[in-house]
Amino acid sequence: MTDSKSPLQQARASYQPKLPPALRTGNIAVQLGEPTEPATDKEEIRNLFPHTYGQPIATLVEGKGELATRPLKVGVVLSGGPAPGGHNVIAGVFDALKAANPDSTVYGFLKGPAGVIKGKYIELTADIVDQYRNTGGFNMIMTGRDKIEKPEELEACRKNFEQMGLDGLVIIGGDDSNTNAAVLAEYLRSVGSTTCIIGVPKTIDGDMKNELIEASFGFDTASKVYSELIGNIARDATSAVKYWHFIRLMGRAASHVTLECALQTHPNIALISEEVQARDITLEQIVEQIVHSVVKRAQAGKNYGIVLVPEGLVEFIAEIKTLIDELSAILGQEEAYIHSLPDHSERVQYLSTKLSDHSARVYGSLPQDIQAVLLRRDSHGNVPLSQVETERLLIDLVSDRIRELQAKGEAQEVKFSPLSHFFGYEGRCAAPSNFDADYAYTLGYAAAQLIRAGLTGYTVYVRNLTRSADEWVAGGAPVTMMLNIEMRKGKPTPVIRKALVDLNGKPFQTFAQQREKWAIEDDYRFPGPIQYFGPSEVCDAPTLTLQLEHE
Ligand code: FBP
Repeated sequence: MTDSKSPLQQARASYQPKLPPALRTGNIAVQLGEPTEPATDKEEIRNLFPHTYGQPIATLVEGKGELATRPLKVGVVLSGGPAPGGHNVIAGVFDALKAANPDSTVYGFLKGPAGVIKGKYIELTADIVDQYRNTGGFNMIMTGRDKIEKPEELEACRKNFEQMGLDGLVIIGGDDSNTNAAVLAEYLRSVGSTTCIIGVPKTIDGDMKNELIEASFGFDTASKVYSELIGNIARDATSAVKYWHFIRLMGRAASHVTLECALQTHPNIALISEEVQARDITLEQIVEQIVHSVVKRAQAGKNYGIVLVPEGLVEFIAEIKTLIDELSAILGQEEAYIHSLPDHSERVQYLSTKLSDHSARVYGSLPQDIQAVLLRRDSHGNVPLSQVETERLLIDLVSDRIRELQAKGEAQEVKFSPLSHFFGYEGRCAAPSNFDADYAYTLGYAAAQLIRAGLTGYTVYVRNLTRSADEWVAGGAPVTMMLNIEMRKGKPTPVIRKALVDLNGKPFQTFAQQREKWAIEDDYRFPGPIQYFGPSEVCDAPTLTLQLEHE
């Protein structure tokens, strides 16, 4: 017989996440700053958000405040892909509300924003919340990728909130979900509803950050899990001495996860999509870069290596980006017809008559499974990147090129045995690191205070994340000040700008200074598994990305 909970599960259940000093006391107040405005598109955003535009930054401080002490009813919803720490956000909301008034109630909307629209929820009792403290995953209430944006959906939410007598809703999601939080907050204010909407920055992709939001929760744990696996593979590569490992990493458009893993593990090659785009690097040049390393290392007797590939790479290679745009335009007009064609070869044939000559050639040169994925779109009109096996595409192209060289009598030392891996789902639901456990709990605890203060249309922030929680400062940033206008589905739309890798930033520069050496030598670094107990430098250190950004 084994216990239903592992020893680590049991030990983690009693871990008490750390809070910043201001939130540890029973005396919490909100300090409001000056009115704010977005960096660009001020007029458009003011017109779109007349009731919530210009709100001040809110800082949570210790002091006599006017935060509500009556029993509150607050909902929580998880939105988008899972990220380690989600359950701790909910635990933070729960504990904060119960501490202020034990008669407060927390409701969990089920399966993401669709649950809010349909009014599907459960009451989250202490028994439920306690089972999920410091655990990974979003399985307490599940998640979904729906959006609350159509007028009838906004109104359905309002009605549900009114029926429930809801004082606030905490939306735990990424850039799109936090934008959604602002839209819902504005709508509710415009129709006289008093339900407050507060967003929490979540995503393993690490692309929801700006001057106010230092990081999204989940990035720390997920990139540490992937780094552990990459280190293990590097150890295997230097032991078995016969495989080149091509490892694709999740992260959607941004390469933050790949960059962090590269800094942690020193692979031979790490491709960074943002650089590929900025320097207009072609697929052929990427292949040449990899082949160069393969040949040089073979000449040094090393027929093994590690290549990291960011999930979004294909969208940043100009010729494939053009192809995807052309395909999107064709699908926009003729999706049903194209999918009604009896088989894949007929679809390719038909599309070759519709695409520009260059795109038709690029499309024709891709493996069939990638051709097929490029014809799919998710509910937001995006190519489902997690299904594009770019690592296999690169393996095929590098193999072809090596064969070509060898046919000419070159690169004779090379024995190229590639293996492909995709690390994504392995890290999204891992048990949160101490950093994510503390950070997510603080985000939830702070979200509850903003609701107690009657604020709406805010995203929670926590500052000084590279320091100990004793120096953290939490508060709320008005979402309208983070918005800009971008074209989405052909329409100008207010959105929080996605933070891509900054090529002038310290993390990328640190990587760029060392990568030539890594391409040839074995300089692998082995981060090992996430540690939950032990010396602080081993178990509490934030990501290298965050440390370098704050140096
Ligand atoms: P979010 O932006 O919702 O946090 O998604 C994170 C993520 O893990 C991406 O890295 C990945 O592309 C995507 O979710 C995969 O999710 P799905 O399986 O729903 O396509």
